Amino acid sequence: EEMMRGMNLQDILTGMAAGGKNQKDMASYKFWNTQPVPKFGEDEPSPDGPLRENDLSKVKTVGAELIEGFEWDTVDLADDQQVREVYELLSHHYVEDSEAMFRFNYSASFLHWALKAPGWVKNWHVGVRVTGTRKLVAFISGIPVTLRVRENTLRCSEINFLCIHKKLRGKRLAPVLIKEVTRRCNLESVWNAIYTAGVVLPKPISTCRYFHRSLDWLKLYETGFSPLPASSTKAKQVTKYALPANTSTTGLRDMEVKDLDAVHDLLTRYLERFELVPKFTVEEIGHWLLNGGSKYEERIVWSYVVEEEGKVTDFFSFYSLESSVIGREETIRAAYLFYYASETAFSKSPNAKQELKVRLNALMHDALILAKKFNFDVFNALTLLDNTLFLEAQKFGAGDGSLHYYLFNWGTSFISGGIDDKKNI
Ligand code: MYA
Repeated sequence: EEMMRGMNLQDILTGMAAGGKNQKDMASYKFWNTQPVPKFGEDEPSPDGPLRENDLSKVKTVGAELIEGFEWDTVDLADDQQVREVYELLSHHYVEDSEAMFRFNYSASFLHWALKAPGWVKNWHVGVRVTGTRKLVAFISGIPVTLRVRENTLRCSEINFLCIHKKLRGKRLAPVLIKEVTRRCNLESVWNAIYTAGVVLPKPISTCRYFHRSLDWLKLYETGFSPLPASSTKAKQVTKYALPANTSTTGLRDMEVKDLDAVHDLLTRYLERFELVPKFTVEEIGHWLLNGGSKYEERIVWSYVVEEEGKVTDFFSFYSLESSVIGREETIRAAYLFYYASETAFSKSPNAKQELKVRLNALMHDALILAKKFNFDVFNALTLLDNTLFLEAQKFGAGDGSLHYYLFNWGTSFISGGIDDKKNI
C-alpha cells in the first residue's frame, strides 16, 4: 500500500512497481546510458526537443569494426533470395514469449511489405555476415516514417527486426548494430527514431498491453496458447467465442484503390485526436492498407470500408502474422488489428463517446467475423487508439505481454493513452 502510493502510473506500467523485477537500475544500462534517450528517475523534459546535437559533419562515413570473423552487409530486399535469408534468420532467432513456447514467424511476404514502404532506404537494412560462408547472423532495419509527437512533426526512422543468432547472444553485438543503423540514418540527416520492444529500456514514452480474442478457441487451447479457466468447460469456451457467419454493418465492403483519398482524409482527421501518430501520405496509405497493389505469395493485409450514400464513413484493417509453436510443426495464425477510423469520432452530440463506442463495437465485431472467415485463430489488439472502448465487450482478454514505445533523441513526457482512459489500474 505504502509502496503503491509513492509510485506513478509510468512506473507501474513499465514494471518498476513489480519491485524492479522487469528492469535493471539505471547504472547497469551500460549501453543505453551513453545514448540520447531519457533516463529513469530524471525529470520529465520541458519543452519537448532533441537530446543531442545533430551535426552531419560529425557522422562517420564508415561503420565501426566488427568482431573478428564477421562483416557488415547491406541486405538488398529487392532480391527475393536475400528476403529469404532474413526470413530464415528471424524464423529461428526472433522474438519468443517469456516461456519460449511461441516465436513470431514473419513471412517473406510480410518482410517485403514491412521493409519496402514508400521511400525505403536500402542502406537501412543492415546485416552482419560470417566472413567466408556469407551466412547472415544478425539484422536490424529502419524505414522512413513521419511522426507527430504532440505538436512536433519529426522525420524518423522506424527501427524493427533487431535480431542476433542465438549463438552470438550476450556478446554486446546489439549495441554495435544499433550504432551502425544510427550512423546510416544520420547519413540521410535523420536524427530521430521510433521503436517498440517487449523489454524495458530507458525509457518508454508509452506502454500498451496486448489483448487477444480467440477465434478458434479449441486450437488455441490445444497449442497451449489459451488455458481452460477453472470455472469453465471446453464446450462453454467454444460457445463463448462463436461468431455469426456474416457481417452486419450496412455498406461494408473491401477497400479499393478508389477509396484511397477518402480513407486518407478520414484517418488523418481521426489520428489528430492522439498524441503519438504517423503522418501518412496517400501513397503510404496505399502501401499499408492495400499492399501497394502488390500480390506476394501470401496475403498480408485486409482492409474494409463502410460506404453510405457514396461516402466512406468508416474503415478498418488487420494484418496477418503467424507465430510458430516451438517444438511442433504448427503455427498460430494471428490477425492484428491495424488502422481504423470512424466519422462517429467527430460527433458533436452530448452522447458522442457512447455513439463511438457503439459504432466501434459493431465494426470490430465484423472485423472478427471476417478474420474468422479467413481462417485466423486469434485476433490481437493493443490498448491504443480507441481500443479500450470495445476490447472487453468483444471478448478480448488481457495477455501477458506489454509493448513499450520508445523515441530516440527526443524528450517528451509520458503518453498514457488507452490505459489511462479506461482507468483500469
Ligand atoms: S525489438 C525486438 C528485438 N529482438 C528480439 O527480441 C529477438 C530475439 N533476441 C535477440 O535477437 C537478441 O537478444 C537481441 C539483443 C538482439 C535483442 N532493443 O548484444 P547484447 C540491449 C534495444 O549483449 P543480445 C526491436 O527490434 C540490452 O539492454 N536494446 O544482447 C526494436 C543491453 O544494453 P545495456 C536491447 O541479447 C529494436 C545490450 O542490448 C534490446 O545478444 C530497437 C546487450 O547487448 C532491444 N530489444 O542481443 C533498437 N534487447 O547494457 C534500438 C537488449 O544498455 C533502436 N538490448 O542494458 C534505437 C534507434 C536507432 C536509430 C536512430 C536513428 C536516428
